[in-house]
Amino acid sequence: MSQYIAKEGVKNLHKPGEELITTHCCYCGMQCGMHIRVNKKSGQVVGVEPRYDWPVTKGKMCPKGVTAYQTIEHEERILTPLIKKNGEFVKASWNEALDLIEKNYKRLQAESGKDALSVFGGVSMTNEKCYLVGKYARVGLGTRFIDYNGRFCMSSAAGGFLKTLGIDRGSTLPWPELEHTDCFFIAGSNTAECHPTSIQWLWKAKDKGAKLIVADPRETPTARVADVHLDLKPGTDSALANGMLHLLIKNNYVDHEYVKKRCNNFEELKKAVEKFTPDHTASITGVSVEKILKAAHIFGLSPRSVVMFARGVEQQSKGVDNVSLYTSMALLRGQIGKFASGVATFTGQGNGQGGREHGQKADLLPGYRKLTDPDAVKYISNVWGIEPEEMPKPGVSAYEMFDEIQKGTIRAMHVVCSNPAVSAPNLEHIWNGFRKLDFLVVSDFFLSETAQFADVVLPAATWAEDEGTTTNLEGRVIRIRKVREPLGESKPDWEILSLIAKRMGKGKHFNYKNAGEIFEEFRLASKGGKADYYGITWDRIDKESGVFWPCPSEDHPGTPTMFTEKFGTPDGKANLPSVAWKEAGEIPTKEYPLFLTTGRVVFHYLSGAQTRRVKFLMEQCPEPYAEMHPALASKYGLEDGDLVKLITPRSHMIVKTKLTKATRRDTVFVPYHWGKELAVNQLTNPCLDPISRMPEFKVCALKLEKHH
Ligand SMILES: Nc1nc2c(c(=O)[nH]1)N[C@H]1C(S)=C(S)[C@@H](COP(=O)(O)OP(=O)(O)OC[C@H]3O[C@@H](n4cnc5c(=O)[nH]c(N)nc54)[C@H](O)[C@@H]3O)O[C@H]1N2
Ligand SMILES: Nc1nc2c(c(=O)[nH]1)N[C@H]1C(S)=C(S)[C@@H](COP(=O)(O)OP(=O)(O)OC[C@H]3O[C@@H](n4cnc5c(=O)[nH]c(N)nc54)[C@H](O)[C@@H]3O)O[C@H]1N2
Ligand code: SF4
Ligand SMILES: [Mo]
Repeated sequence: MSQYIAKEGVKNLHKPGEELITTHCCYCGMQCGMHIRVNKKSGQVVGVEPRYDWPVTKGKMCPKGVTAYQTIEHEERILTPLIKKNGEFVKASWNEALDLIEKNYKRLQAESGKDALSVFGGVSMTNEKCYLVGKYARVGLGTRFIDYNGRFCMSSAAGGFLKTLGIDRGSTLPWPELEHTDCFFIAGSNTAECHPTSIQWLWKAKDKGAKLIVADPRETPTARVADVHLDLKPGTDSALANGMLHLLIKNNYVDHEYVKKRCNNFEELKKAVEKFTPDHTASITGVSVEKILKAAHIFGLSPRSVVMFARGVEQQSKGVDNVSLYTSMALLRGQIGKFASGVATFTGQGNGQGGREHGQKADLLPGYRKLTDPDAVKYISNVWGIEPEEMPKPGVSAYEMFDEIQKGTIRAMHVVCSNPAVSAPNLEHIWNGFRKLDFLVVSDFFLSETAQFADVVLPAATWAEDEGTTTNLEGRVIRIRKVREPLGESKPDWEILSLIAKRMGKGKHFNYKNAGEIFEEFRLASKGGKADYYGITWDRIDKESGVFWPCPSEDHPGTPTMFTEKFGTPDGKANLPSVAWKEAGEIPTKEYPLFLTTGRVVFHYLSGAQTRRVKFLMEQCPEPYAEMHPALASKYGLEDGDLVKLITPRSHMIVKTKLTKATRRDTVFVPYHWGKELAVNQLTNPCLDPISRMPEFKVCALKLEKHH
């Protein structure tokens, strides 16, 4: 275990007798640099210290990051396998648990074929683990049914980037360059709460005169400091972006030389956006003409600009369209592939970038290879030591796996590192799916809402109990270090998956002694793919403060700036999309007159399985609430803190109201970090984007009733 001491002159929190282990936060895609403090004598985790020399986050951390260490030795950790007997969990040995899994998996596959089993993965895991989840499903279990929580997170960004730029790397530029940007156009990102340590770069740029434009139905802390806040109706981004493209063209803000040399379909786009005049755009989006004009002028006249977005625009049934259009704003301005400018999505989960590249998605193999491409299947089969004919075909998306459960196709599921019983849309369908399964296995370190449905719970190690790599929101591959041995009988996910694969007779494909061996195999698997990690080694990551993919050979410097010469499309040119305006999957009606939108608060992370177990964070934000404008509340006779019944065509729930003028009068926002009767996903619409199969978490129709 390597020892790292914070640099001299830096505020040290650690005390004598403590070791500092350099790693990164387990939560969001910022992957803030931190040192975890360990008592040398007892080996116990005692605290955290910021890492000031990490170039991306410079010692900054948010409330979740500074308390993350408290989950490692948390009293609610699951320390042994658990088996459900007569509705109650009882402790079991690894052998008993594996026996039961083997028996049921083999029985179900004998009865219903290989695809009776399924895997639901997640990306709060290292690249090594994410890679192995894909191999486990396809080689270990031989099923085509695998998908993962990134389907709810990054798949529309992926779809939009593939369509326009040909490669899905979340950011085309490294974060520290943001300091030199002249204009940020940020759509559907609550940056200050969800990627808080990014804000330092925005402030640095602002100090030098940079302008900020924010498109969000709510006046978030980021929108509050914007030069223009485009307070659009939920689900109207494609109209807003078309309107911006219209003005960029009309005012001649287009970099024609760049567009001519590097983009296809400009004439088609020009035609498609003709009708999106400021008046027309305003009538759809509800944003004033004045603001639309101002935003277009600021953006169009800035020499260096970055277009950034997040789930606000992506978690829609038109997410791929939205991403394509916003990306085109950067293309028309000739910004992609240059210093301090470009396009970026705020990748959500810690390894939301790496985890989406290496084969947890229903149709992808490692390195962004396509399962429908025979050459890709041949290459990966060779790396995995199987025959190409043995490779399962593409499966279905995360939510659609629950349709397969209802059809009886999928009879067992292994959930690894996700809590869909809270985080999937239309929860009644998900809960019914879990109830209907013949057999459910969950790997987690806490008894999450999903784990509570399980027949067998396997105790996973936390991020701090294993080593490996993640890829942060820039596309920089970084090192996660082992802070302590796995608590109790818990094991790293790769080891658990390998044990099950062995029971399924596939042991020879899963003979790993450590994560390092998996990394070596995975480098090879990614070699020649779009996300090529072949040239990246753990040593290089340490020496170079991370390495950006693609990095095809050990003497390649990595790729901090994407697309400097050409794009990832077959002809090397970017594609400008023509997108007609379409409503969201469900819009307000007479009966359901309002918009419901959902998202996050700074104090909680995703399903809340981890952060609801941290006392400080629960003190700050103990329960969900319905954020609404006082003018809207007064129509229903609601005052701040009153209970309100939220009703959508799917279900209803009761929460407290939270009044704020910083939101549209037709939109109610509820954070989604709680389970069971407090889960807002009981209400959300599972309408999927036709390309990305991403559910529309951000828009549905709602009615309110005062609860007496
Ligand atoms: N504190 C915290 N930070 C996190 C996470 C967390 O759970 N908690 N999760 C991480 C993960 S996995 C993710 S994916 C990211 C998510 O990061 P963000 O996408 O920034 O977070 P959200 O709150 O989901 O949504 C962002 C904004 O979209 C707005 N919005 C809603 N509807 C629309 C619309 O129709 N159009 C537009 N333009 N905007 C809309 C909402 O008002 C909200 O402010 O955060 C990461 N960081
Ligand atoms: N309404 C609404 N719903 C949403 C969203 C929204 O904006 N609105 N956002 C969506 C988005 S962007 C996302 S990313 C999803 C995320 O939703 P989930 O995938 O449910 O997210 P987590 O809460 O991170 O769930 C991870 C689970 O795995 C456990 N875990 C953490 N690390 C590890 C590990 O290393 N190994 C193992 N085995 N287990 C681990 C945690 O304890 C937790 O129970 O939610 C989606 N759902
Ligand atoms: S949650 Fe994100 S911003 Fe907060 S400390 Fe962790 S990585 Fe950094
Ligand atoms: Mo996410």
